[in-house]
Amino acid sequence: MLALAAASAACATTSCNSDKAARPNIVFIMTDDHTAQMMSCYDTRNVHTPNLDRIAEDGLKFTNAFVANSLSGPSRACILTGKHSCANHFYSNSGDVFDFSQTTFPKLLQDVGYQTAMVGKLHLEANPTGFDYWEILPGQGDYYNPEFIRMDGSRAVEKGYVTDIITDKSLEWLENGRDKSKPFCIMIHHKATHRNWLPDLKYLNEYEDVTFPIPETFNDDYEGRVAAQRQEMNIARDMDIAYDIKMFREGDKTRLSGLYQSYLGRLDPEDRAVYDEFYKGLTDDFHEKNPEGEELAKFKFQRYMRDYAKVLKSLDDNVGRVLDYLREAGLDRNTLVVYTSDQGFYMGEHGWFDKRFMYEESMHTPLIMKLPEGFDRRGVVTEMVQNIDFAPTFLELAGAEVPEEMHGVSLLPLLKGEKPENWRKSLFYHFYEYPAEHMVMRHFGVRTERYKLIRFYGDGEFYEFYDLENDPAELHNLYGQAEYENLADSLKVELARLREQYGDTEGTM
Ligand code: SGN
Ligand code: CA
Repeated sequence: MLALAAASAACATTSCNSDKAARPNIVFIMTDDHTAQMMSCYDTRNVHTPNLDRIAEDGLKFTNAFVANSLSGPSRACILTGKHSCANHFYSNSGDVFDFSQTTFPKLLQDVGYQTAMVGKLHLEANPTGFDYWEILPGQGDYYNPEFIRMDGSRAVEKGYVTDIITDKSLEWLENGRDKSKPFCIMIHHKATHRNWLPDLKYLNEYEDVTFPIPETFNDDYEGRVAAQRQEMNIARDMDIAYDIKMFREGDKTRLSGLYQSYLGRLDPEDRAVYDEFYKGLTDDFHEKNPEGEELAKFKFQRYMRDYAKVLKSLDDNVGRVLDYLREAGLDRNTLVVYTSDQGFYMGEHGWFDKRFMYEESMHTPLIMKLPEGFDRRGVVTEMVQNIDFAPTFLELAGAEVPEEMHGVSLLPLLKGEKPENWRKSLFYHFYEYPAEHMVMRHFGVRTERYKLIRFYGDGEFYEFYDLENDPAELHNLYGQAEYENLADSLKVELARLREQYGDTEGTM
């Protein structure tokens, strides 16, 4: 009964006929730490990502897509539940276990007759429920010969490169695993492009002749921004020579060289020989020249960018494989393809790698979509959307009811090309993982189209206020300046309203 009602509801929103098999499928591809600066449909300075660009060219590119908490596990919990961290109770990667007895959108899709699958990085410290098929990486997973956890709880090491294997498993389920009489939703969640950026060996030589442009804010002095002064995610200072930069010689001891060796230890001996051969000349040259200061910082930046771009190349290839499969299988016309990341990332802006801050690079996330039949919108979407919106969007698309307690809002009106007058004017954000790796203080805040107010707390309490139009790089904290007092006060009122709306009580204002 419910499924029938759902089918007709879906048909009201799309041009489908009355049978529920025609409800749109959903392919949700998510990467880890991939950022718009490294996608040519957003930014042409650094890399060429032809397959990702195919999605944007045929569909939509969101230029104001954001996360609610810029960290892996929390972001995934927000996506599954459609709720902010304060309501799904997965606050940080250190110690939290996701409570899968909660309502999640895959379970609700199953209730209305969808087949659901989840492959790759889950990072919620629990085995998933709500999926007809799943196969996940333990924790962060590995790039080389990765281990997977299967539905029966057993673990198996698979030979090959993680991005290829996740795609292989996804395509296998699409072709042979699912019940083809039902619509489906598959979540293809990659490890790429997460630290420490280990490329497929066939791409080791890519980008070696490219010199990437150094971001204007690379030498930021963090004046007026206390939390930025305290962070430990500075390329020059905090990137490990062995683990991150790979300038490692047998016997070298750095903070993370042991971890690096354990990752390389996963390679088969022949592959290890290829890897070592590639790095030998580079490493000898590096240690001979022994760069320091500014020169070392720039060297680290270039190695970082190159490794990230190489890992991304495999990702782009594999997104292309999924798009090709959908077309060949005749599934492309009735499938929503979403490509996003669990958050944005710093590619040297402010001198940083990593994420966490409510600043633009890491609060933003790339989001592109190829729409199913019946949705004619194309081009750029500028409205502010957030990762809590996926759940209600997918549910509405499937004709399922959206639970009232979800915080997100369905994006379907935007996908249909409507210009909803009451679209949200502000976004709430809250980051909790502190003290922890990279030492980004706890903070919450509000972002409007033009302004941002951030409240740091827990280890000192202070506000920051930015005018994103005049200062898009967020270098000038205007909090405390008389001429901005009224504006900052009005954002405080809005922030308090959002905290009330979402039930967020942690930290003081
Ligand atoms: C690991 C990384 C960190 C990264 C976190 C969270 N360190 O701990 O640099 O911030 O993951 O990333 S590493 O030495 O293990 O590479 S997240 O995307 O999973 O949230
Ligand atoms: Ca991540």
